[in-house]
Amino acid sequence: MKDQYSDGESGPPRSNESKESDASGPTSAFGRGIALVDRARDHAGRVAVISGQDAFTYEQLLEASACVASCILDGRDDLRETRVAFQEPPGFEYAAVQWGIWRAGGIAVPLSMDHPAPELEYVIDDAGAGIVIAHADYEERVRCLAQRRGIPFLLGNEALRVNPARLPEVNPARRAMILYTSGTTGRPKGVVTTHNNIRAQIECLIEAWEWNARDRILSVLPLNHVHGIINVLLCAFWAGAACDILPRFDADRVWARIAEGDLTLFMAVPTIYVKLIRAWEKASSAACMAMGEGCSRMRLMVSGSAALPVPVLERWREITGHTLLERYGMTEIGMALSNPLHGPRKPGHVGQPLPGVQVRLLDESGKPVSPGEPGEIQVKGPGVFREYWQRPEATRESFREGWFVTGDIAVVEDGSYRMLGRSNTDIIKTGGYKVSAPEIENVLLEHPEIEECAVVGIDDPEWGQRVGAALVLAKGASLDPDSLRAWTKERLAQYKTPTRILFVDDLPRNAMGKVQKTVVVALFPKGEMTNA
Ligand code: MCA
Ligand code: AMP
Repeated sequence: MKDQYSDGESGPPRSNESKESDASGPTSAFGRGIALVDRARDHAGRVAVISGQDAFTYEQLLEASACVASCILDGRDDLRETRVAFQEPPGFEYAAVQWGIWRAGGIAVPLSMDHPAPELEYVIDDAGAGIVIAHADYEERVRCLAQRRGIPFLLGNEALRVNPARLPEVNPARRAMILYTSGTTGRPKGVVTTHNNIRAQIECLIEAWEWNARDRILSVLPLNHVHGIINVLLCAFWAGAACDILPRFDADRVWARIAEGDLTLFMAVPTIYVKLIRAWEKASSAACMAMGEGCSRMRLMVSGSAALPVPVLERWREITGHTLLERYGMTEIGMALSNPLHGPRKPGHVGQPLPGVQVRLLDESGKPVSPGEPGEIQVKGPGVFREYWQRPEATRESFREGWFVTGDIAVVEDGSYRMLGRSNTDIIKTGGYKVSAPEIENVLLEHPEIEECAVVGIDDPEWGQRVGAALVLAKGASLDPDSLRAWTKERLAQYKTPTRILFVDDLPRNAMGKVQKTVVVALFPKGEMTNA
């Protein structure tokens, strides 16, 4: 029997997708096929997840995810790539639901814990979710979104208690996950990865950073993005390691946990290191001693998702003795470049291609750059995503000759890549989140008092960039920044809400009438939060 879902209908460039033999077959009690899940049987008795005072073994994760899968299947033999949107706080239930969706043959669509209703609705609708699952704490918010659309709604904790049934065999070439990422135009796009893509993204990090079953990592990142899902949670699960999951980042809790002295790995975005440094500087010398002791027991601390400022790397080294390993990645490709685990890590650089990842730099005419010249990063490899969900044209446009075009500019110096920025200034990186200036502008323009606006990224020592908005108000209108922020937070995620607001009479435009964003950036007074 052929698994018709192993080879998608909408055909993106497929050089990145290894063609595996057809793995479908009769359903079995265990439903094999997903390597990550199958491997868990080899370390069944080891701890997989620590959540507060509770620890859960791989055996418990297998059992719980089989229950979730059976609940979602509800008598069907296979979900056949039904999209299952789920809102679960980071923890054991999150992991059980993610694996349950996969084991039922579905596509996992994790929802942000922090998004307001309009953003959640956009993801549910764009992904065409056929089932919605939520943690009991979020039932009130999410159930009505599902009901309004006639989509079946399930509670995570109830799904965990269903009797396990037979599960399908899942071909690893099938779609596994859709993560939403902002682009240069329009609303966020769904990045589709297959089980094979996910496996490749995990395996290159397992090899490069020497993950092993004795590792114990602290998870502090949101679990609807690659950094938290792949680099932290799923690498730990592949290795048979333990993942200690905090529901969200909190500097004091992170330091307290590090001070316990049993963690071996930590991975975060630069803003988190800035916040941890600040908390260290406020702590007593006895606390700093314990925190430093905990750090010295770790074997690796990694930074990524945004440029790590060299002063942050240096300060972190002073207080912990660790030279942060900086690496570069993207939702569409997983990780591509990394400083070495062994050997010198160059501050301000992101290292060399990871195992199995091909990277090239091209100039504006599409030719490989000469050594030492800047160029756009293009990436090829088995971890590169399959497609943008239901956007065949956007998928086609993002590849050249089978290479994914990242939009990031870099240069190679002494064999190590250094990031120089992006080719498009409409992408802002704030706190490690990628946000689209036009997406925010479109929302601001819905405000009755706003006539015109320009959203830009303003360099910031804590957030990397802050979202800044220059606003031209309608004639005779007035608007106070606090009420505008409250209005925006109802429509957009907190990190997309402008924290620097400037009222102007006109926006600077070029001869063609296009807003000059670099001139807008220069209008913002340095170091002030708002200029109302
Ligand atoms: C929150 N605040 C902000 C921002 N976010 N202010 C300016 N800019 C922001 N971006 C403000 C809030 O309005 C609030 O202020 C106060 O900060 C606390 O908000 P809260 O949400 O509690 O902040 P936090 O929990 O401290 O969040 C900081 C964080 C978070 C932990 C750094 O931003 C985060 O988790 N970032 C990681 C994102 C991530 O995982 N990216 C990876 C994408 P007030 O109290 O005044 O309202 S994947 C990727 O990039 C690729 C694949 C890769 O390479 O990894
Ligand atoms: P995302 O779409 O959220 O996956 O963000 C990916 C983007 O984050 C990349 O295209 C880069 O612009 C940026 N990025 C990731 N890691 C780094 C890094 N180490 N240095 C600079 N930029 C980075």
